[in-house]
Amino acid sequence: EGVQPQEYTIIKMEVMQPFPPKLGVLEGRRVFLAAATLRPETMYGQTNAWVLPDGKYGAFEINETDVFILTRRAALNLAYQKYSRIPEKPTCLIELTGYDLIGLQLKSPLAFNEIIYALPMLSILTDKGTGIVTSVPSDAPDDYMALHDLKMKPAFREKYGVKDDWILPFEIVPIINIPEFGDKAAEKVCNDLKIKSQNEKEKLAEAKRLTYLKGFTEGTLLVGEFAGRKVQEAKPLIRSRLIETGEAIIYSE
Ligand code: A2H
Repeated sequence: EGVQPQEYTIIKMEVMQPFPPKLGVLEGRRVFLAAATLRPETMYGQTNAWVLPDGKYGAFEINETDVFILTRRAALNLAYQKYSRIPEKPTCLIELTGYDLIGLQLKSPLAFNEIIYALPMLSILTDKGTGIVTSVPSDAPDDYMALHDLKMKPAFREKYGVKDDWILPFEIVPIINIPEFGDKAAEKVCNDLKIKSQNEKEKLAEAKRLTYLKGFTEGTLLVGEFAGRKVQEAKPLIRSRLIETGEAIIYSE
């Protein structure tokens, strides 16, 4: 963790019924994958969620009806935050691994895709955010390359039990225009830097730096209520809206 606190938005990605047998004890609850993002204005372009296959997660009771799936570390952090109503010792209803989450059907705020799936990503850190990441391949180089790997490598899909239907129908959704990079900035920058897979850490760091900087300072939203507005202006508006409607919460660490 850095010296400066990082303020994330937790996006509540609702797990659709029927739950798989492993999640049976959660029957009758509203269950969410709790995804930490720094880019709430990109949520229109979600194509899937990412989980770490070997990562340890828990289903934590947030109140009488709602349950969040996230790392224990994040559940505890959240419980101690100012605006959180999560009890100081949140109850873990069941311990889970990333493998238990792969293939869950999700409905996520603002996403143009009505149903998206939880899929494996190997570079997820369990000591950052919630350990759950929402995927926006139009604007996030990590997401673009991880989805690209799954699309191009049937053996990789097979290894993690990922069905073709969870991946192949999901195209990149253009949501932000950056003058220099077009409407699919992550794809453009990954191609320009000749990035071949999600494992190319250094090149991906450079791709992230480029898209993040230009996206924020020069990007314009193409879709949604704030279409035509600069990313800089739209970001806080979209974030507040998501929080007001109860579709997201603030999380810092
Ligand atoms: B961002 P920072 Cl469109 N492990 O959200 C790995 N990556 C994680 C993570 C974890 N445990 N938790 C969050 N993240 C990702 C959207 C996005 C993001 C876009 C563009 C760039 C971008 C959609 N994915 O991040 O190290 C999440 O992905 C570029 C850095 O705390 C989160 O925001 O700065 C970001 O990394 C937080 O990274």
